[in-house]
Amino acid sequence: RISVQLETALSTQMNVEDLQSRVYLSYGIWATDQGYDGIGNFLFRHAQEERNHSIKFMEYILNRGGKPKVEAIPSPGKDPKSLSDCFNSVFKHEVDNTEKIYALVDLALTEKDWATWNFLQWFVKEQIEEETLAMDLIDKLKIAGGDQASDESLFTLDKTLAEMPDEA
Ligand code: OFO
Repeated sequence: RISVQLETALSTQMNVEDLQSRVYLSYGIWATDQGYDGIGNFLFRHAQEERNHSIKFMEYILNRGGKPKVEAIPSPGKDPKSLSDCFNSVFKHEVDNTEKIYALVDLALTEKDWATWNFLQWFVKEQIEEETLAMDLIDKLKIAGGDQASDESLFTLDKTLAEMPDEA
């Protein structure tokens, strides 16, 4: 069975992933309301991915004989002020989450719980992809002209993000 310490830490992460999901949901609503339906669609799909991450943690804890706890989720916070603010926040959220995943890997290593260590490697890889993706969003917006981009370039960016394929 998984240790109580890891059970608690993984359960906390299950709730963190759920919060991430709600952050993306709120950004997606903001973007759609601003008229960027494609960006909104991208963020909604990402919200779903984060929800799947949460479920992955839940299933893993249950499979190892633990019992995850659903906690109250804090508010996702204020709406972004602009598209660059939105994409920078997405990046920051991912970097923060990577640190949390690394702390869990560290704990699994300390406890020599190799099954948990192995389970977490999926998230280590996922975080590299998500940070790269977030940096790519920032770059795409910069190339389009940043917050001062023309309507035409924003229209193209919006379309590109709507067509961006789903991840895991
Ligand atoms: Fe993008 O955070 Fe989940 O893991």
